[in-house]
Amino acid sequence: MVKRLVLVLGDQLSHALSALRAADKAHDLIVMAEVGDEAGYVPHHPKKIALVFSAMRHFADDLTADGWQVAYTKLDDADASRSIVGELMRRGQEHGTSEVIATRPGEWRLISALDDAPLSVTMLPDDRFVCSLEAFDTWAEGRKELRMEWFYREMRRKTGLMMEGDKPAGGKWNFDHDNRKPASGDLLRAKPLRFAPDAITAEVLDLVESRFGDTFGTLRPFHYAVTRADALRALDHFATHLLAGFGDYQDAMLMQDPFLHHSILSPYLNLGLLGPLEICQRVEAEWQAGRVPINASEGYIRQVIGWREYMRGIYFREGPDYTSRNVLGHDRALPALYWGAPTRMNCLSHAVAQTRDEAYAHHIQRLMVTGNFALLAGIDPHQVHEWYLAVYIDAYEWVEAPNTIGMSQFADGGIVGSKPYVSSGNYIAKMSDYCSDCAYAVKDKTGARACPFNLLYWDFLIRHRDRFARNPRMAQMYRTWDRMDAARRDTVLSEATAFLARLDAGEAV
Ligand code: FAD
Ligand code: DLZ
Ligand code: SF4
Repeated sequence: MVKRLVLVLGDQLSHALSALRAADKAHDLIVMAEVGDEAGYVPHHPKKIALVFSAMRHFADDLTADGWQVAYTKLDDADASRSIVGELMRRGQEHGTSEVIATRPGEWRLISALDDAPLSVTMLPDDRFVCSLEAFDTWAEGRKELRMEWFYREMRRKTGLMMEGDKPAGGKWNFDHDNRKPASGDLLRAKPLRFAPDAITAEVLDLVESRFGDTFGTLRPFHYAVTRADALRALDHFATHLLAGFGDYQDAMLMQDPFLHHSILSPYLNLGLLGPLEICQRVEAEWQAGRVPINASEGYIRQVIGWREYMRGIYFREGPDYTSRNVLGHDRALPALYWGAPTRMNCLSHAVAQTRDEAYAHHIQRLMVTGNFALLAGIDPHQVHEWYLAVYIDAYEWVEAPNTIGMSQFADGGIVGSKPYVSSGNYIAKMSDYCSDCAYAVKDKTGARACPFNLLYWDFLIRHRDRFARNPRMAQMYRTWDRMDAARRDTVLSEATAFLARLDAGEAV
């Protein structure tokens, strides 16, 4: 006789999940379900669907081996319903119960679906984070600006990571100024660990191929970890071989090396296979043992206990309407080049092709290439948000939306960032090798071969002059513009307009 259903979602694959801690192995039934609605609410990259389904199946097997009763629905099961709530209802009817224990989902959409379901749902906090939502709100309350840097310091104090008493190790909270080095090709640089698909993953890959084969994204080869044991191997490999260069080369981009010194741990962290503290403790231990420099370990820990936790706090604090914010009034449709249509801009062509093949791009590619272009070109931020949510292996709304709507598109009006992340082609030229192989010339500010980022940068600043001219961090740029020769200014703006017209007409710009 089943007393209660225990919902475990595809990104809740943690043995210490609050719903599992509250459940009773002898009487409760775990419900896990591959459902059409979750797989299809945006056109997820096939690698992402495969990762989620395979990791879910492995986790369900672990739970069964651990003595739990698990009702697992595969996507192609004949009686499967389309939604999470539908599956809970079906299992509830089968077992004569409407009581559900759940850990709060990472998306408003699913939270309200559970709230509205004709079931008695006990929703527990998701405590797999360093900062609870209540603690975030307490920190945020009454502050004029919610700057990540101040939040991060609190998290350092709270966790004791890289602290010497109440002082930051090395005498500084942030070593970011050391972290802006361009990288050069290095054949000896380690690559991320690759995991060969086992029988479960092989079956999932066939399923995903048959059901989602037409979706943007290359399914095979598939080499992501799908179990905690392999995710721990990936962590060990990163800490041992790549972490030391993480700080220095964090912002670098190279055509032949999509991963550089990045950890590729976000897919596992966001699924729940790894926890934020265990990763940071491992990183700190590498620094304590003198194997990695302080800018690498501090920089890494800042991303995890700083940015990641901060983004989650913002998402839940801002509420369900956050993904429809659009303070800059941008309304251009997302160009086809984001889905792989040809473009002569090598940086975009490369970042999109890499995204298609790996379901991965690192932070600066997301922020300063695809994100920067979308913002400069005035693309509808909701469409940009749906693209990021779909194409990246680590994308769940609680972390993707504040990065896209907030940090990247400034559509929240400056909650996440005090100024928009925009740049001309110069930044991309400095941090990457993309420009050396481009049809455009990054040094050309106008003319037939002018880099489109150079034109659109000014076009953006002028379009939004009223909003940004008084921002002290941007005033210098407006002074530069005002000092420019009037004829040159006209040329820049008319060439930007012509470029956007070609983009709208569907030309391969
Ligand atoms: P590393 O460079 O090795 O960084 C280490 C870890 O720090 C990451 O695994 C991640 O957990 C954390 N981290 C770093 N930066 C951020 C950040 N800005 N926000 C939250 N966590 C961070 N990250 C996601 O996890 N999911 C997303 O859907 C997502 N969407 C993004 C969309 C845009 C427009 C931008 C600009 C960034 C986005 N990020 C997202 C943040 C960041 O790009 C990824 O976390 C990172 O690229 C993951 O790769 P990695 O594990 O190799 O990271
Ligand atoms: C991302 C995803 C996908 C593709 N499929 C499923 C699924 O079939 N079943 C499931 O339980 N979860 C899936 N997920 C993860 C959910 O979308 C995720 O739990 C919510 O978006 C909240 O973060
Ligand atoms: Fe991108 Fe401009 Fe460089 Fe071409 S020249 S790769 S468009 S930044």
